[in-house]
Amino acid sequence: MEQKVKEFFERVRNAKSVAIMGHKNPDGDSLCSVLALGELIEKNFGVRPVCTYDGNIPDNLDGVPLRTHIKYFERVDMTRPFDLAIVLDYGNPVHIGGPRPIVDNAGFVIEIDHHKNENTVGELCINDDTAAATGVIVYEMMKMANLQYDINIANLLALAILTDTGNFKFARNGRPIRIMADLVDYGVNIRGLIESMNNKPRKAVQLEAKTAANAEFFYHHRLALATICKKDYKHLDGRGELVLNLLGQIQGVDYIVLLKEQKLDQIGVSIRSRNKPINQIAEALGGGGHDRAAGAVIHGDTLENVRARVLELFKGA
Ligand SMILES: [Mn+2]
Repeated sequence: MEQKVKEFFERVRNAKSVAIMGHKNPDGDSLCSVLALGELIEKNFGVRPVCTYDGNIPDNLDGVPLRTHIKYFERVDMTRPFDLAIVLDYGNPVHIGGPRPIVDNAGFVIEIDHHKNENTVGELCINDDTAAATGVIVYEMMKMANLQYDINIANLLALAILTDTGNFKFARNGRPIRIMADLVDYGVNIRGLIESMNNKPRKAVQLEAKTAANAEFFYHHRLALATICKKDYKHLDGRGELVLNLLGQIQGVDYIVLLKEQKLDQIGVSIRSRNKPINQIAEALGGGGHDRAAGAVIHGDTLENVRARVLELFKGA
């Protein structure tokens, strides 16, 4: 790891142009890790990286520090290839949150990720699937290289960790908590950061509450299944974490599935588990993720069919 981090900063030092991106429809870890790394590079190496994304950034992340430093990919000048492309938190090449030409044409590609990923795109891979968030890896790299940072960077890394650990609920080792302890000593205010993300449009919150209220329960599989149809989908802000959280509070429910009809033949699936790993179910649907939080996007199938496939998979599980 140390050797790879050394090479990483060597590559950054020698690059005149750098692009950084996370996954499509960035969540707090993806967005904040990109912004934090971009700022660290600018502060310590004097190059201002181009930070870019694809899809939508949820409204509840509107208030993150340096939010304006990330550009929608269509606004990135790609006429000249970047010396360095850094891909963060992406999990699977189809999820890369930027234009593929940036990655394909870059002089060198580096990835930093905490997803289990067999299909890597980086020529240098700083991957650690025991890290609770990509923000954990970025923090550790920053410390290893003794980089200068500031309160914006500290807050961004804290937001990355809070998002992916569900405010520490999903921490499987002490690293994110030890890092947060250091960040709090540095001046991070955890309550303030969590409050800053409680900032969704009313329709979005009400849609999530309604979706949870209308969920189906399959108690013999300890499964709750909720659905958002296409006409409601546009009001969803983010992935539907609130639906998953609400259903996960119900007695006798260990597995929560949220189906989202993003288009008539494109269904997003989010799966959470309070118990056994469920990433193999996401993989069977062509997706992936973590042991207890995984998902997939299924193209060319209807909501009804995907619902049936999910139920079949849980029967076999
Ligand atoms: Mn992540």
